[in-house]
Amino acid sequence: MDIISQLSDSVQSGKTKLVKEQVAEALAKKISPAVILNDGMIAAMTEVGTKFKNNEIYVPEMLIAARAMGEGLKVLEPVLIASGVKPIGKAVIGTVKGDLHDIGKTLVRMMMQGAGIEMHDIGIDIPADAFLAKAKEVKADIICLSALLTTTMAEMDVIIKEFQQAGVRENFVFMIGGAPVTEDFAQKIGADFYASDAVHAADVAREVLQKKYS
Ligand code: B1M
Repeated sequence: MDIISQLSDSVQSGKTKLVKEQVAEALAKKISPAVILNDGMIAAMTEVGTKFKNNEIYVPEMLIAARAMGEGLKVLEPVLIASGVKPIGKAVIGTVKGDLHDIGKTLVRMMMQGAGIEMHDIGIDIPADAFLAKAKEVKADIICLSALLTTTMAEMDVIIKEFQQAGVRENFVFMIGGAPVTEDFAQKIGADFYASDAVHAADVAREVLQKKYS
């Protein structure tokens, strides 16, 4: 099996140490970083996403694969930057103010990273003004809001209103998600998209960016 297929297998099965070694080995063999990323890692995460959608694997396996991908990306990132492989777009992601749940948001960030999007993860318990400041600073395309508590969902509305008041709402696409969040709620607060899980979020983001930049 060639090194790219081995790398894809290792990402899918979440073998972090092997992923890091195989990315380094592929680079040493002068394989282009774009091929390593697209054919080795993004393809692997797409496969993981398909298996998740088909209930062949569950959140823990997806999380382990996403972590392995994240570690592999750290090895690849400096070379990618140096070789000028461009991300397909930019997104800011965070868990809203008052909410300390991190795992789902991190998984969404990793799957979106896996889709080739430059992600700015600003963490948990993030107030509206911090989302706005980061969105402007990095010139984001998409703002991703996560909430796990019924009591913190309302903060998503506050954040969108903050962007409206600043007169920049239309410059950004808002995607929201988290266990208590629904499509109806997204419509009610004027978010552009609701995504039910990390794979769905990455699919929506990819589509949004392909439409915007094609
Ligand atoms: Co808390 N907690 N928790 N908790 N916690 C829940 C959410 C809860 C449902 C448990 C329960 O009562 N059954 C409940 C909320 C009830 C409600 O409001 N409806 C709850 C509660 C009440 C609380 C506290 C208030 C408990 C207390 O202190 N009395 C407290 C609140 C703290 C705070 O935030 N202010 C609290 C604290 C915690 C811990 C800190 C202990 C810990 C978090 C640790 C961490 O994240 N580092 C924790 C945990 C682990 C959970 C459960 C058990 C698991 C959450 C999780 O990580 N799931 C959770 C019960 C449960 O869900 N079974 C629970 C796995 C993760 C992969 O799924 O986060 O849903 P999830 O993300 C999914 C999707 O929702 C979606 O994609 C992800 C992956 O597919 N998604 C998005 C998420 N964000 C998205 C954004 C998108 C798109 C999709 O677009 C931008």
